Amino acid sequence: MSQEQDAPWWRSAVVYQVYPRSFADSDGDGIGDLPGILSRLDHLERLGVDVVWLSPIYASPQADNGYDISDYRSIDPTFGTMADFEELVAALHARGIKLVMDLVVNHTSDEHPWFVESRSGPDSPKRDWYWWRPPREGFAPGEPGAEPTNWRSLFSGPTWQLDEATGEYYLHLFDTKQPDLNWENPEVRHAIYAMMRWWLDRGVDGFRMDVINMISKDPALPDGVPGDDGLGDGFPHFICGPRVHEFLQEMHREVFEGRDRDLLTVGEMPGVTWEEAVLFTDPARQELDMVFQFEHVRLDHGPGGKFDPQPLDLPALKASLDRWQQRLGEVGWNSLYWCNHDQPRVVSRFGDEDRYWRESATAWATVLQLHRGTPYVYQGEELGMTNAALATPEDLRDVESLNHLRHAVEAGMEQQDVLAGIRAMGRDNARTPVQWDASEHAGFTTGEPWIAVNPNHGWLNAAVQYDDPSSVFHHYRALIELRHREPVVAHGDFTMLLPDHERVYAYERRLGGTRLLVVVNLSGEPVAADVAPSGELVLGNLTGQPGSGAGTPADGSTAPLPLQPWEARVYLDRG
Ligand code: ISL
Repeated sequence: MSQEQDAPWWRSAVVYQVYPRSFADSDGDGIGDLPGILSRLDHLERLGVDVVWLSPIYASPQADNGYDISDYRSIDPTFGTMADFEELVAALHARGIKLVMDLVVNHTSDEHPWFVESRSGPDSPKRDWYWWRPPREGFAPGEPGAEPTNWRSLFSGPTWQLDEATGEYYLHLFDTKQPDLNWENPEVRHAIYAMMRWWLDRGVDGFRMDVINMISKDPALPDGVPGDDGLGDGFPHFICGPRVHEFLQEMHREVFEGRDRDLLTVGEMPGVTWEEAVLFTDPARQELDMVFQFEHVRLDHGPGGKFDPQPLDLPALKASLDRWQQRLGEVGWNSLYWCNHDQPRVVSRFGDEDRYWRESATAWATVLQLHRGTPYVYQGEELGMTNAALATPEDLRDVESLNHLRHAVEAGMEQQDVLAGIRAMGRDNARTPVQWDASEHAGFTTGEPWIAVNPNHGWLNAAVQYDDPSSVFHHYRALIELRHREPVVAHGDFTMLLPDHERVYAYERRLGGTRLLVVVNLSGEPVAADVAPSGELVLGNLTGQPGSGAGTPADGSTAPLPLQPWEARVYLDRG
């Protein structure tokens, strides 16, 4: 068997992320749901994706839009019923599309029966299912500084919440309504493994594991280095903690062993290094198939963090992605993404959403999709959807942004300055309803949408793009088709070209005698790229260059390649 034939199926697969709340609403309550997804499967099949990753649909009070689960084995009525779920799985499988669920097991909702029982008292049999600690030595409950560690929550403020009834604190790395499970307790781990098997038995094809590199904390719970806000950086003490590999290997044994190879597991890992990612994704270690790393999507974070964005340094981006390509090239595997429900829209963040909207959206797509790894397309990214029009605090829905706004203003920042950072980087940008057509609510709902539809849906929508061969949608479709057709895309090696160029992203992929050359002008000015095309122009992003061999054969010239603003070219030389 050739290396390609023996490779796992997901090395040539493309995953599409559905954020169900904003994908399609079938019952007019203004919130997306499972029947709504079912009604849009033609879109996914036409795009050509192989897997759907469904953000959480479990019972949840929706404090963090479902990433706060109160019953792992039921479908939240907001999204539908278990029958709706089973119908969706069957319909996806009938179209040859797999379904991966979002597994949120670093924490539950504070309304989960496990936590309700745990907080009922210090003698509760489930007390040790969560992290409970008394106030810091010498402090009374509720006294400033009494928190057991000084860690800063990812959603602003301290990571410990006082439970008045018992005078003890519980740990929540995220919102107060998201208490962290204690993975040191084998009862917790085995309850989670049983739940995972329960979903696999219902036809699920794998899991995207939410912040799974946070499940092992340093049991000594040491303080972090304090920042300006007096809170400490806990990352060194809960990111890739001492037992994380042990837990994932145990999960693999308890859940996946003996199951067919047709499953996909991807771990979301804020702060993971490539060194750790090699360990997580080395098939010999039987932990995960791939991870979501964050190095490339933190390059534009300024001194003030995520909500203090800085212009992107392209050579730094190329150096980062090249490092991951090289280090996870032989052992391990990369996931590839710009967008998801937590990141701003790539065309607004790194492209030009005005003059060169189509060109820059398709330019960034071309850069990402032909790297070595499994690409993830986030709902609406295939349409070039842009950031939301977030004008006032009333437009915000996301707990991370709302907590940040409150804490930053309390710390003395001007509201309009805080809002400027949220407008650029807030997670609501990615959570506006998918724009299906030009009708009042973009075809998303017949009711009042839970979050405003972007006003640009009048011209930016799927219906318009289906009939335009040079649309963003058809460019994504062509990129996915190229990955499915040409083994060099999934299995070729990777060489970065022009690493120091400030405006051009160029690389080549080789497999046997085949060479794929990707060269993209990521600027609004014409540029001459010093690369030597060979073979055939198989894909371009300028109007009239839809690809599939329609381009002009390269003459092999070594002269610099002239590129228009935001022009992307892909050459295939079969040697
Ligand atoms: O917003 C982020 C990206 O900069 C991160 O803080 C993000 O919250 C982090 O990557 C963890 O995300 C995951 O866990 C959160 C949930 O809010 C996110 O939606 C989920 O993707 C807590 O479950």
